[in-house]
Amino acid sequence: MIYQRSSALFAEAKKYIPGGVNSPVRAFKAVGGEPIFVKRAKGAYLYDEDGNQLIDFISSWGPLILGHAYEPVINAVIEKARKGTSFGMPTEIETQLARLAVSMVPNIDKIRFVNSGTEACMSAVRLARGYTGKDKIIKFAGCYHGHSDAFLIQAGSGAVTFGSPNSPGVTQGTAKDTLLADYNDMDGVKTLVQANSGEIAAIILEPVAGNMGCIVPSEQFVHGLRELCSQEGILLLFDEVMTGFRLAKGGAQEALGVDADIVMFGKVIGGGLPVGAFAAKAEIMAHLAPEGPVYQAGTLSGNPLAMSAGLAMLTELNTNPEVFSSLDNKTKYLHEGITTVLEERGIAHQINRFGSMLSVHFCEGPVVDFASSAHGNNDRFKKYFHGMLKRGIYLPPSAFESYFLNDALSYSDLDKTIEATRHCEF
Ligand code: KE4
Repeated sequence: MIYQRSSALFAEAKKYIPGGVNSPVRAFKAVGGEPIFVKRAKGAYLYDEDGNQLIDFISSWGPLILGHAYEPVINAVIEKARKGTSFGMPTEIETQLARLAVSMVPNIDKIRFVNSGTEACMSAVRLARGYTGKDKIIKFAGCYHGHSDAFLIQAGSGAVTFGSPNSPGVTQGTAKDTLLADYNDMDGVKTLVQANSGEIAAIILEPVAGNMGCIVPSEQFVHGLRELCSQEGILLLFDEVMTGFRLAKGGAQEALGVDADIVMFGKVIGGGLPVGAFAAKAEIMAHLAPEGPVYQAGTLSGNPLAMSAGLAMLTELNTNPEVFSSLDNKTKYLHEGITTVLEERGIAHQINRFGSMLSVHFCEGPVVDFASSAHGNNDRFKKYFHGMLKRGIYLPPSAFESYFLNDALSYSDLDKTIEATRHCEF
């Protein structure tokens, strides 16, 4: 693999863009080396600026569940662009996507579109606070809900990589209203709720975590949260930016059989263009401006191009739900193949998987929360990442991320990935 052009482009980018990237996780800080600049992509393959072809396991961090440059999505965007790109006025396609999303996801009557997962989670928390009249929220160490101040407390994803989960710039005034618990620790949540009785507006979580690697909730935890929230008048917020329209048509609520009070989306719902969303029953959403007093807005929210990509994507998933079982089977096949190879090589590891989310942890014990995820052997992960990269496999450049399979991946691609694992120098 050669990377001269990527390296030159990175040097140029750093002159004008902080760190040369527009999102820190792209910078390879967690694995070392320089980021690869991609020129184009199609299906399961990335083609970088040096002409290398790579099998892609991040799918733009989740959105491209059907593979890159999926024809129906591309055609929808091109067709829509010819009619204008943005109006600042309502358009029919926003209602078409809203109606489809509401028909696919349980427990929601209405949905508001924004431009990112961060905006969706930030707005959902404001709505929960406005609806309940309470200030505090509980989040879980290692969960990432975007870069809004209230969430950068022991956050996952890129915030972990930089070893500063409590980012500078987040005030104590903000931090005091964000209470921290450990994922899968129901007793710890109960203690926190009792100590702050009557003050908690919401508990927010990734229903299947993906930002400390993939971590699956225990039945006792996720059902326990539902019961506790119902008892205490706390809203349960499912951050489904990763899991929404990936784990099932109805996302994690359907896959886990647990009802949330507010659900947030991103990634897949935009088909690769900037879309976030948050949704709930009509009674809660009625508190949102302009119907109710909780303010939230956005110049490009519901942007027609983004809506057209999202509508094409969700239409495909809604009419071909067998994609979800196809993705699950491919992820299971990859899981089993990598396990076989690493066991043959006597390399201590844990693989967590749920649906088409998967992560490989180089450690002995089970990975059930942020602390156990952080125990992974990061040096070994770095060698794994680069060993796979030089064999044409592009994995998430951090141990604190999930793989995102797309359905354009063939079993031959998966066999190549498994075989590459066999030859990595750890
Ligand atoms: P965005 O604002 O990046 O669209 O979404 C924030 C967000 C919210 N909730 C969850 C569960 C998420 O995973 C994310 C964003 N995910 C990261 C990857 N771990 C996006 C990659 C990046 O930061 O560039």
